[in-house]
Amino acid sequence: MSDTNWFNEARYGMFIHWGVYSYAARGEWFPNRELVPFEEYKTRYAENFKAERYDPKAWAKLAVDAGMKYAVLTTRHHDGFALWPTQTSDFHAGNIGPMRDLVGPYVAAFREAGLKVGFYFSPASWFHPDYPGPHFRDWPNEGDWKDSGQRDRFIEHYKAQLIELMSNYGKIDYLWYDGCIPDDLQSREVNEAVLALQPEILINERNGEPFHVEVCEQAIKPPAEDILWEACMTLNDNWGYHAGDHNWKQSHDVIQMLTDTARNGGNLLLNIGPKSDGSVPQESVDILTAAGDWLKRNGEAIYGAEKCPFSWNNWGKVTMKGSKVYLNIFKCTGTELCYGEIKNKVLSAKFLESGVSIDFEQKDGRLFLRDLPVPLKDPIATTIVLELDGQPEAIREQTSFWIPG
Ligand code: FHN
Repeated sequence: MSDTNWFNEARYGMFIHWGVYSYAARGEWFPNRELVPFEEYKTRYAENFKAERYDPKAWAKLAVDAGMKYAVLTTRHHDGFALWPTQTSDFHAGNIGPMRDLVGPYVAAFREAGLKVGFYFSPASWFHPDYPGPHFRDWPNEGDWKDSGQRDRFIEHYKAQLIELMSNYGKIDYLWYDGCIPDDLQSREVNEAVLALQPEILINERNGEPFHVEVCEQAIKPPAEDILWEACMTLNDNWGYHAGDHNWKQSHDVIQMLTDTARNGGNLLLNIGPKSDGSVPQESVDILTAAGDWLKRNGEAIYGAEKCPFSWNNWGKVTMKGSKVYLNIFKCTGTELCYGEIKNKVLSAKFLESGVSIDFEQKDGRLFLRDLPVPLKDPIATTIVLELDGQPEAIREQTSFWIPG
């Protein structure tokens, strides 16, 4: 039976895109975009991907300092290069480049740090001889298989790699499928084989049923149905390391995204793209650590947060847990803040970090919080915690998905 509790408590994880493409330092799709031939990819890039400064304990410490509770590492991206010494091909880290297993140390380090361990795995494998090809402008279609023999061999290949990953590294908490594949590659059978080896694992929806988590990418779009869900986002514009991409989000943006996923009862899987040598770009470290400092002070508003019934507003993101409501204020509204959403009787109002009580009044469905400091103390967001009389209820329901701006 898959263990879903940790996921809803975690609310925040680290996505790690790292592989041969990190050596090229221009994103993980460059071999497809630049029509790179396999031999060139192997000799010019894979052989130079050495992971010489690889320190998964440092990655795990960064995740802990960031306030993250789990991680998902690209064990094999679309390029087909396995970060573990697979028996299914020669194109792996034990045979080319690092000349050692990179997955085992990741699992050990993140487990030791008390984090849940996830594997990203792309069934698509551009350079595999039985895959339709590496340079489609999007993805191959069912008609692009050379023949049924090729398709059958490819299914055996990707299934064998998953069996290795699910058998050789102890308990794995999360399998994160990615990539579009030409057609259903016996996904139900493969996922059931995964669950037979890892009964408590969570699986995302990208390789079909059975799955447990629905993921959205570069946008926060909660699913309509009541299901575990997660938004994955880059810190700049690239998943894999890109030396020319300086379009970094700031810690303020990270907490905006995190409060937005949490208020909708979902998780944020935020990406780092380590360099080829295994070091993490300093910008990523600084941004994640500053956001982690906010979480050290206000994490109660995020971890375990439940889907909030309240509509949007012009000053912040409102999260909730049990009978508590957290007003995460990003934009100061002056010495008074009026909140017109809560049906319940408010029993108390305090600054979350300091515990200092706030003068408040409720009248005709309007909650007035008064004598607030201007400017608010926290440069990222100041959180006020309200204790309500019972489970939070909205005065009126938002029936359309319309948010200005
Ligand atoms: O093609 C991949 C991409 O390289 C990256 O891994 C993202 C992360 O979720 N997923 C796919 C694009 O949707």
